[in-house]
Amino acid sequence: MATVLETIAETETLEELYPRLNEQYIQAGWAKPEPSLYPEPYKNFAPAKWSWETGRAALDVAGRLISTDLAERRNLILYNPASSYRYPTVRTMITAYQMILPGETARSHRHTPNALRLILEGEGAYTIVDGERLDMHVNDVLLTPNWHWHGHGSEADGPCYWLDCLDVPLTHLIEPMFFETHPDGFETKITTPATSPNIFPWTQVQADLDRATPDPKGRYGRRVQLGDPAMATIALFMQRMEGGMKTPSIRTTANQIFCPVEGSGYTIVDGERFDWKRGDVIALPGWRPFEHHVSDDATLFMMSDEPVMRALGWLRVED
Ligand code: GTQ
Ligand code: FE2
Repeated sequence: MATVLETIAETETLEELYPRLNEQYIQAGWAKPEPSLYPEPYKNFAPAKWSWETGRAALDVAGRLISTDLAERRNLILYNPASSYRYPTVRTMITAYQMILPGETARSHRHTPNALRLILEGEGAYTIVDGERLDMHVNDVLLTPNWHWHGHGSEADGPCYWLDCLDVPLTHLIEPMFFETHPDGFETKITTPATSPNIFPWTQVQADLDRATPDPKGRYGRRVQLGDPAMATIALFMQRMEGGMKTPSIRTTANQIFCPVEGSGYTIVDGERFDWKRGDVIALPGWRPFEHHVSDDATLFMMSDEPVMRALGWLRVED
């Protein structure tokens, strides 16, 4: 019997070589069916939109059918239509609508993925982040960075809804996933701080927006960044644009997702039109040109993986 070494060494044609190499998990770099290098990003993810009306109705049904005792979270994942594994919203981030009912608790856990929430509706719910109770008010943004304990509770008299965004898909790609549940179930040893770096209250953000000057190129209107950046992998912005405004076409390697908090309009993404209003979610995959057309004065909450692109030297923006 010839050894592997002998068989390979005695190969006479490329046609014989390829299968012999494949048996050793080696592939000829010059004969791959798909190129490994290409001139610009593939369109692996689709521009897409989810409507808050639909999400809210589905959460109300879920409220009747599943409890937070059974579900770790009552969340509805907004997965990209072009994703075969029904999970990411864009390559690096996932968004989900979540709801909690009066008196419920969603037990505490921690994970290496970074997470944030934009509060959509209801007063009286709260998150406990590393032992600190943070009350949720409409349009507030709350952070639960990498490895911070967090659980949700509600003292409201009706359902409370919010939008989650996490970098779980990025964590899946890079692999450093860790997750554990809190030994107490729902974290109970808590304090209630007056302020926290993990909450951006809407009252404060609005005041900052009022003071902000519109960007001279007309790309964002009045824009404020929440944090600098909010977390290691995700940057957050609120941008206020006046009715009638049309932004120039922009493309960036950063993957983005936005949720209008006020107003209405539509966004053209790579030639496709997506109409939006409060609570809707729009996926802007990287390197797809997009432009906003504002109908009624609007404020958009923008989530972007640009800190990742910047840190790795891959941030390119064209406008
Ligand atoms: O609220 O902790 O939508 O851990 C997905 C994973 C929400 C959360 C999600 C989570 C959470
Ligand atoms: Fe979580």
